[in-house]
Amino acid sequence: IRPEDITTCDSTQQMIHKARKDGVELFFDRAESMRPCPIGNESACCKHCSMGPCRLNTKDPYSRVGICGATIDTIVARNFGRMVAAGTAAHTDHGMAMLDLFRGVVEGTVKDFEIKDPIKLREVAESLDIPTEDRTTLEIAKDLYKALELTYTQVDGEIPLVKRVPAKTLETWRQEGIVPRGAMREIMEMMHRTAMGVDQDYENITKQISRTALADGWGGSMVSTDISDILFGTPSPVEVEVDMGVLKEDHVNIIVHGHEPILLEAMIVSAGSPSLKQMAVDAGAKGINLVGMCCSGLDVLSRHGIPHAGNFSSTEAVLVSGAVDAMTVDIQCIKQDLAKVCECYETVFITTNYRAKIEGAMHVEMDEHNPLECTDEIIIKAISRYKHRNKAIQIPRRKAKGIHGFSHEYIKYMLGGSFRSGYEPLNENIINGRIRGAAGVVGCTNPRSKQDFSHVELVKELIKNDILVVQTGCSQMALAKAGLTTPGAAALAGPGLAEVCETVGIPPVLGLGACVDNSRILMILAEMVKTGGLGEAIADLPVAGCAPEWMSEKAIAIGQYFVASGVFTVFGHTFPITKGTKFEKHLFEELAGKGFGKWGFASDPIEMARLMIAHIDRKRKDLGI
Ligand code: BF8
Ligand code: SF4
Repeated sequence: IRPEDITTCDSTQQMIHKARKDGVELFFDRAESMRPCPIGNESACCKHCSMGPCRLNTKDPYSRVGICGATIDTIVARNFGRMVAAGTAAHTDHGMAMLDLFRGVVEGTVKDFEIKDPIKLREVAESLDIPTEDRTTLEIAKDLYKALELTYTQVDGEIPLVKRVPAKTLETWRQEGIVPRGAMREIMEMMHRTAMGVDQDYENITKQISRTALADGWGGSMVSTDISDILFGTPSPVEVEVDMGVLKEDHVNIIVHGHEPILLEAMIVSAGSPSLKQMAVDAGAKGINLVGMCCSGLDVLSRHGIPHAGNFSSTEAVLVSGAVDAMTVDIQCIKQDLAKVCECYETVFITTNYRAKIEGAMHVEMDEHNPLECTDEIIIKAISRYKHRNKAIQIPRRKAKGIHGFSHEYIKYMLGGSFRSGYEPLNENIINGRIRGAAGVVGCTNPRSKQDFSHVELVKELIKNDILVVQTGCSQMALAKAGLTTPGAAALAGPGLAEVCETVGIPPVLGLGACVDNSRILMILAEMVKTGGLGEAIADLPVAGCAPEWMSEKAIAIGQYFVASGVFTVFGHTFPITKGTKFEKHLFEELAGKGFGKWGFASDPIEMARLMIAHIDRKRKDLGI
């Protein structure tokens, strides 16, 4: 298979060519040789007990049941529920690490970080009815910590963050009995209910699926975003360079890949240290070049304009350049074979988180009480590799500039201007039809789907149809590399959207950050409802979402919290359920009748756009606009 058929990312194509010459296997190669299991692909197998594993017939799903009698709907719903539980656990455990850090800062035991954004702290506190008047930042922070901890630990009743949910949407959740309690409880219950012999009614399982996912979107992920903003600053627009051309042959190149912003924030401090800079110069380098990848890369790209080398499907490819002196990782989406590829190119591969060690990697643990000890050591190791570089280096030249860092707070400010900051202008432009609607295009890349292709084609089609696009995760990087995160990209937008973008001076594609920052999209939706004129619930808004090349369980959790919040959400290339089942009908049709959004599926990006636009037009019609 030709590299051009594997990815539309030019740099990654070049690196695939080189890897083949070097005899290095990449995950693209294995995706070719290992085809998906046809039964597993439709989620029609169960291994929840040792009477099985039981495999049902995907062509004739009701022809058989498991040994215990579990039907296809039970099996598929349980598997789906466990994906949501795993995805929710990932986001909420990431949020928990942020909460631990926040507690350390508030209690004064963590000295290297501080509250950088006291305005956001006050806003978050006020949104949770915590008094702020005549109180110090620290007093407010202590109360806020306690409130946010409930997002995890609350055993009964509604978590405080649901105060942000529009009243009618919350009413729907209450009627269905799915307002989330603490994430720990929801994940535990999801795992219990999907164990052998417990919940065997797909509609009842779906309720817990939604409740668990909501504990992620309006809970763990939102906490993670809010605390990151409070500790490291709320993003505002910044110009950044992306793609593999950000590597510099004459610098010590260090890639940071993963999800928790702490590692990269500490790396920035270490890379700025005069003594380490001098050490790099003494080794013959012009300096230290810090580069992000995947979600933590997006975090610091949004906050500090740190360059970004690419998304999930490029993390091995970038190593093939031979120019990466060290790659350091923390948690999530880190392919185990990075260790092998690093070994081939003599790149130092360093894990830093006690929860994620990798065989063959060096482990330098990060302790939030003394983060620089870890990051200084990483830099020293990278400098030493630079000094002893002996492999041919071939850096793809491509890089693109774009504007990123659009928090929901900033969108409010930029659209309204300093005199009338708010979402009125956005709603007005939607009502008057200049903007037809809004879409979130998010999520992973996947070697089973041509890298970046669907993201870029889908977004182009949406903006051409006057739909404003907001983005997070690896999708945002696909569009950034394609040059669509610049104000100039307005030329590709329909006339109405182009006019708005040109007036405000923004791109038609707004990058919001990492995957946990999908919570920012929830906040935008809540603001749009609150502002008025577009219905009373999130389900009334002319909006849609899509993850065209998804791969992670986290994506399923995100999709489900958008659906449960009221958003029509389309996934691409594959979907983990058996077709022609009652559970499929439930997710893809019936949920919408209960006041939720619903799922959609398409394999072709233009078809994805068609589904999303049709939904947006239907919502516009219902609103009478
Ligand atoms: O959380 S988009 S491949 S990097 S899962 Fe992973 Fe998917 Fe990328 Fe970040 Ni999100
Ligand atoms: Fe088979 Fe039922 Fe056991 Fe699943 S729980 S493996 S369907 S017997």
